[in-house]
Amino acid sequence: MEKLQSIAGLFQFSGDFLEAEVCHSGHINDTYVVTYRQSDGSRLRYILQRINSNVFKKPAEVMANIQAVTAHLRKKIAAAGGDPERETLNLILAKAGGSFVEADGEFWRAYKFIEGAKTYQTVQDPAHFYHAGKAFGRFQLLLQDFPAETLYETIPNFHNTPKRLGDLRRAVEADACGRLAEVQREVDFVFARAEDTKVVVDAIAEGAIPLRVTHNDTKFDNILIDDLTGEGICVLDLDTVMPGSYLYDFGDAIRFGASTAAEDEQDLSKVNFDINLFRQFTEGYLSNDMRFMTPAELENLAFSARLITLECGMRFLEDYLNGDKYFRIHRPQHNLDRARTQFKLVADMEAQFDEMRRIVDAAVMEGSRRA
Ligand code: ADP
Ligand code: GN1
Ligand code: MG
Repeated sequence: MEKLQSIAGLFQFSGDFLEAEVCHSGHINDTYVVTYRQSDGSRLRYILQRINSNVFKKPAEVMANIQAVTAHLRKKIAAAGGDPERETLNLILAKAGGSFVEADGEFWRAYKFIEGAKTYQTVQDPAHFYHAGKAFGRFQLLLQDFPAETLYETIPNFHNTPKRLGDLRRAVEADACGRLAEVQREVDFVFARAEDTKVVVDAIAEGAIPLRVTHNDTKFDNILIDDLTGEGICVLDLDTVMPGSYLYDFGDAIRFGASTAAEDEQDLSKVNFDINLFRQFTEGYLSNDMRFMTPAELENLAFSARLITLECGMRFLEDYLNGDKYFRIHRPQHNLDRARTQFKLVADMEAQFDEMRRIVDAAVMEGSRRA
């Protein structure tokens, strides 16, 4: 607490420090909610985050991206008559100036706390997922005129799925913790789908799928759902905003949100792909004017869910084999449990793929009818 208070003292927070609480969601950064007493007795909350510099090797570049993207979003939201204080993240600057502080080799940043909204680990109300789709689509739309080439690549090859497959292959060969025998079924599951990993990167290389400003981490707990309206009020967690493909954002959102269970559910009989939630998200996403999307993007939306779910499972599995060095874990087999839910979802999506495609096609048709 003392340490947090002294770090908090380095930011331009208003009032007197009262308390700091850990916020437990998220596998990468350390997030705290800090409360300050104002002179009129009221309380004001802020988010204080330690950036994981094992994952983000150049925190200054992460922060430069976030500053540029949130400045752009603020302008666009204000021009559209929205509330830039709630509809995008607002950085609180350091007292010394700048968007972050470095203390004892650690990197910290702070945001205004957005009140009256929450994040969820699983979808509680299908309408929330419709609104998440709408909000992630809107996020992409608002950044359509942002110069993608000016963004730093904060994690190179983040959604380069064939490269991720290579990483897994190396982890399998090394078997650094002697865990391979236990996960052979999962490894076989992935290698049987090696061809799938190439689809989007190949299409990007051929120019059929354009590079766009993408969020790259669109899971449902990275969007604040308004307590009153149920709308997706603000897209959070901008660390991985980079040039990428819209398909990564669509696929990742489905991976996490269109499941009947949490990402780390141990009882796989509870983990199912929920086609109705898929429909909700797809309809919300395509309720935006997405006419600028290319045929190849639209054509691959349903497939992107299979791809990114497989990729995420591969990443959890690789981390399990390597000794849990990347994702934060709370129990010994946590990463293995996470990998298994992802592969269960991939199998479900494969079984329902025709229906997924029909849902996308119908929502695309509906979008062009409206336009
Ligand atoms: P991580 O990279 O570890 O996932 P996030 O940036 O997603 O970190 O933050 C973790 C959690 O903190 C979010 O899921 C959300 O619940 C909460 N949070 C983050 N920023 C804000 C904010 N500005 N206002 C309110 N809650 C926030
Ligand atoms: C991590 O930071 P968080 O928890 O929102 C990860 C994502 C994974 C996700 C799986 C920078 O996201 O790529 O999809 O866990 N973020 C990073 O839940 O690797
Ligand atoms: Mg997060």
